[in-house]
Amino acid sequence: MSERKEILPEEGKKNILITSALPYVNNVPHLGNIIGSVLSADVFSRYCKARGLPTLFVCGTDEYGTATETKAIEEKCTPEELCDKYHKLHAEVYEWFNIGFDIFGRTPTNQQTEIAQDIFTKLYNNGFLEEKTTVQPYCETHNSFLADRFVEGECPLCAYEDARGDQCDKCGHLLDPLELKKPRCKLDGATPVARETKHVFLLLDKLQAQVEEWSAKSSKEGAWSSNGIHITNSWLQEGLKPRGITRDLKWGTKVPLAGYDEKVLYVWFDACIGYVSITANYTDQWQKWWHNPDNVSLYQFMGKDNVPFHTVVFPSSQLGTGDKWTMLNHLSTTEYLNYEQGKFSKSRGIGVFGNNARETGIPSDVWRYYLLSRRPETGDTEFEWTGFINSNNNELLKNLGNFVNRIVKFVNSPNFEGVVPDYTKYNDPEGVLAAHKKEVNEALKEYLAIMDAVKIRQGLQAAMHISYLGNKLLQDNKLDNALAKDEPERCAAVVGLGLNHVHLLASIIAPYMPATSTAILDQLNTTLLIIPDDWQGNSIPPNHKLNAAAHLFQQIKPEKEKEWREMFGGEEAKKAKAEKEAKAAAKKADKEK
Ligand code: MET
Repeated sequence: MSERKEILPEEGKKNILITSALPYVNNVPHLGNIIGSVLSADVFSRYCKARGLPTLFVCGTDEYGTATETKAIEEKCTPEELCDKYHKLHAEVYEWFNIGFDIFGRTPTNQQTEIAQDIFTKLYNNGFLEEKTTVQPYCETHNSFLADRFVEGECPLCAYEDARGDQCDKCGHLLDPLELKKPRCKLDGATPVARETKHVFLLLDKLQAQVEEWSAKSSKEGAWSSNGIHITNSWLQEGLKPRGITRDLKWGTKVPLAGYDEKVLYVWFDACIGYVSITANYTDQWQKWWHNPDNVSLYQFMGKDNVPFHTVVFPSSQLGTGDKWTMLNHLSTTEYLNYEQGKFSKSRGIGVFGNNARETGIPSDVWRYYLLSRRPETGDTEFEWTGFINSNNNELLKNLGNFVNRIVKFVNSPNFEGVVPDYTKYNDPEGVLAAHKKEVNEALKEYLAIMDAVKIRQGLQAAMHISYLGNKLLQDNKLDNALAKDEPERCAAVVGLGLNHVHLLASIIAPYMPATSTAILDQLNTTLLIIPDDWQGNSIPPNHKLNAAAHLFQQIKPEKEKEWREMFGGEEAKKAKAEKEAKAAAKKADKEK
């Protein structure tokens, strides 16, 4: 890593800065989280790089806050130890999924403190922060103020005994923790007392006009996803209100203000600053990325629940500093991925979590392909084992796998012994090959337009269409031994064009399936082609020597479906299975009577 050349924006080029929402450190990501931000951002980053654009892809774990502090108490360790453990776990999951971050950092760093405090101080000096005194529940047993969720008690409306401080799960009413009857601290059961505490508020109301103007412009220019626009507008229409940006906690960024020694910055003020500080951990020249709006376009990927913090709160902080910032340009949001008609649930053991995917023994590219083909772009989508197996057996293997294997194997046959024939002699009297080239170029144009618009799911279909055209070339021209024998020049031309088509395809699918792309390039014995605007079909020259053919995908046996469904279905699926079996046995016994 020490040898790596820093990626920095280049004058006169389109420079792309990509962020994927910083996952909370204290839980294991499930497939929905993975498709929602890191994987989608990875595809776009790899695409931009394959187009030859200076691109930086930044992510890391979001580590501060109440949830981490409390979990550390539960696991009987310090917050630092907890974060170390889970940061590693996250990093391993993403590594397995082949997510090509340029840096996967963390929020608790000196750079974070420096940058967050600098933003805070500028907002303070510019009159956008205000101190207010509030009353909050305090636990005298573990000496701490309690976040709303950490107070439990009886609902004052329906008398449900296990209501949470922010909401009653039985009657659904929103609550104030101090309204609960018989309140108790979730951690140790002690009765909390009401205590006054002072906090700093960000005066979003005073920044509303500026944010509104900015978001109207940016959402149009950057073609934000419609749910992103909708969520932002509903916040703005309701009218922005001052928001507390400090908390009574220890695990967070220190507040640079006298009298705040026992308090820290609120995670949601802090978290988006994480993108900047993680970049600062990557390069001392981070300002070239973050204070360079004229030369850098910022693309941000996230699940829809994170939208207001990226389109309202963080931009307000940026605008309020008065500094020149690189601000959100394109917003890409996703809805939810469900698991076999239900929700992923860690506590109930339902669904595939990041660290389970590899237990199936199926390569990460197949997972990537399936998840990306089901990316919840405009509505919720389902993860289904049937679809997963079909994708591998019918789409990847039959379309992409067969095309590449057929031609590489053919060139490695005694007809050519692995050497690319001279394909320049044939004059294509009926224009069949020229027509193929034209069709591929049209499909390529479409792929580029879709990808530039960050329509990741549609881009995959466009890429697979280019693979389909490759198969069609070989079929229409009946590439076989007879062709090699009877029409050697035409055969050489089909082979040459076909191999060049494979080379282009390796680049086009690289954002989606990087390992498969590398495997193809190995067989072609070449390197990645920068995706061109216009494909010439001559990047693999005559006389070039190929490597041996190898299968890109393996068939998945249909019986795996049942096995995986049971393995990841949680207790409920197991119970349902046992009940079904018991019923069948009873029926059988009845019949035999
Ligand atoms: N940690 C947040 C989440 O996982 C995202 C923060 S993005 C700056 O929802």
